[in-house]
Amino acid sequence: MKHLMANAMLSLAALTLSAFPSHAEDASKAAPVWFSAIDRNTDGIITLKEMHDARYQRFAFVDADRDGLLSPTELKKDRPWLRRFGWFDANRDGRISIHEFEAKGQTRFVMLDVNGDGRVSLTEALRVTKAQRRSPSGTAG
Ligand SMILES: [Ca+2]
Ligand SMILES: [Ca+2]
Ligand SMILES: [Ca+2]
Repeated sequence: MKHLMANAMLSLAALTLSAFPSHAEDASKAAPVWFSAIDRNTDGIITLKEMHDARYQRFAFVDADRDGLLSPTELKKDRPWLRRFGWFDANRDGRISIHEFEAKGQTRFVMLDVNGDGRVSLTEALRVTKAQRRSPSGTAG
């Protein structure tokens, strides 16, 4: 496998994925835990609805006092989100609202949906998360 620059890889992926390769080797890749958690009907595709459902459920779970806002204290039980607190909290008021949460979820979905067909396949998910791990800066902004 060639290791190309992340950007080149993403644009290449957009081209190749639109052709929908039917190779069985993709299926042999284990889905990451987060992917399986979101992919409710286990068809190997995350739709925007599945993504939203999963996020709302997680939001409700973390929002202990049910005020529709996530505080850093509430997020203590969810370290991955706590680490991204500043990214989620767009207006920097120290709370993550469901709107901020949804907006970032949308951004993330678009990022994952390499070929822009409104569905995130396992192949896309693995490709993007790998590319992100390789680039030290990750998401700027
Ligand atoms: Ca699915
Ligand atoms: Ca709360
Ligand atoms: Ca906020």
